[in-house]
Amino acid sequence: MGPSGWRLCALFCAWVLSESMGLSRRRRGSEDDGLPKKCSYTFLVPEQKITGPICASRGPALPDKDRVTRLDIVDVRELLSKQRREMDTLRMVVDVDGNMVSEMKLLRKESRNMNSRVTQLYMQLLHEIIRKRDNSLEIAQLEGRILNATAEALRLSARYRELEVRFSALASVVNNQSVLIGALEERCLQVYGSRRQEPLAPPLVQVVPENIPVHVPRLSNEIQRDHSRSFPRDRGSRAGPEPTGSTLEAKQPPDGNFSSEGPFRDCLHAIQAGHDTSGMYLLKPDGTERPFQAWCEHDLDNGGWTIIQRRKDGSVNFFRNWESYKKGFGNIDSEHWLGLDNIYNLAKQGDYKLLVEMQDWMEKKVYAAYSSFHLEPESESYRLRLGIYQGNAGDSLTSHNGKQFTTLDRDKDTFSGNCAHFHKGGWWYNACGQTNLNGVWYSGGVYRSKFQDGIFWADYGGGFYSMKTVRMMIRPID
Ligand SMILES: [Ca+2]
Repeated sequence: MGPSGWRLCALFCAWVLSESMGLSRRRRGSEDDGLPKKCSYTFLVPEQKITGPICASRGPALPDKDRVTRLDIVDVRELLSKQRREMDTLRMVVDVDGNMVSEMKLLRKESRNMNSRVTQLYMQLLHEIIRKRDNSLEIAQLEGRILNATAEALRLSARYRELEVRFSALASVVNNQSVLIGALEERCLQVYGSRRQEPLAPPLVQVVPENIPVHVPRLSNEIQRDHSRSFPRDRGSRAGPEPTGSTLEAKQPPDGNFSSEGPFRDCLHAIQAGHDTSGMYLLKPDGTERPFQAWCEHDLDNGGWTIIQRRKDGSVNFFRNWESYKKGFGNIDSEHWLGLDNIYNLAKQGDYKLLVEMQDWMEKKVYAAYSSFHLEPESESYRLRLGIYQGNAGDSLTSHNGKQFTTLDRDKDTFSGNCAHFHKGGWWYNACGQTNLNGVWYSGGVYRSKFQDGIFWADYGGGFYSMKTVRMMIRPID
């Protein structure tokens, strides 16, 4: 029982006591006055907590229906208890609601995070789509360019084939014109009675070979300006240079490219002695008395190559006599012929091989190598002895193998006339042959001439294509 219960109990006891006292007083009053006297008591049950004394009113008595009974107290207690339970229930509900609110907050937070993530993913997807679209555009552009380039390549290819056909036609025309000019000249001589006896010209070698230099340069009949320095006399337009008999002059070589060491047996000997710079060296082959100068090429194929012939700018006249070809002529650091005697003495020292390096007017280099090389002595007119061909220029020299050397003044070829006369240079002619690297240095490649007197290698460029540079070199076989 709580304090309020005790208080209600005390009030109830007080009320019972006062009732009994009032009853006795009323008895005494009625006994005293003869009249019954009424008395009433009022109990106040405050709703709030009672902290002070309980006041009883002395006012008029409450009717019976307003009086607090024990049942009322019980009802109040039950009501209080019920309200307390409801309060507990509500408290529990509130607690549950609080948890739900927290969960809701968490869910809201997660929802916000999810929204951010979804937005981020959406933006990434958007960027990806844009990027892919850009890539697609680039690919489309590239495809367009490739198509354009392919079309251009096809067009150029067709153009190239067309030019090739035209070149073939022009080469044929040149050939026919040369033949026609010859026939007309002969006819003129017959008609006008000026019967100068012309030697029978050798047959022309093939004009359109297997290997046509790429991008055939312009048709030219010029001899480079440097040529004029070497040939002060008027050469005439088609006659080419006049023959000369001068031999190789002993000149003081420039200091930069000359080695004072030596003499060496050959250029391989020089490089083996530690001289690995390309330049002029003094050579003296075994069994010879007088040393001579030669150009050693050490920057090609492990070096040790002795240059025996070189053409590069037309600065030297190669239309020379026997003595000149025997002794050699030209400038060692430029165009020159080393001399049949020197070449013979070098190559008889052992087993040598030959390399012919050529460059056309589009700067393309080709070569022809022969597995062995030597010359027979002068009594055999320096007959050429060659081994097996290997290279990418075509084999135009094997047909000259076993042939003697012919110059303007010493005809050793198998043709009825003198091949050196038609080809404007000394060479190991057959009748007359597939190549002459000692001919006239024509500028521009294709040239027009009555005879094939350029620096030609028939298997590369044909008989009317004059090479720009040529080097003939020998080296002992490895
Ligand atoms: Ca002959």
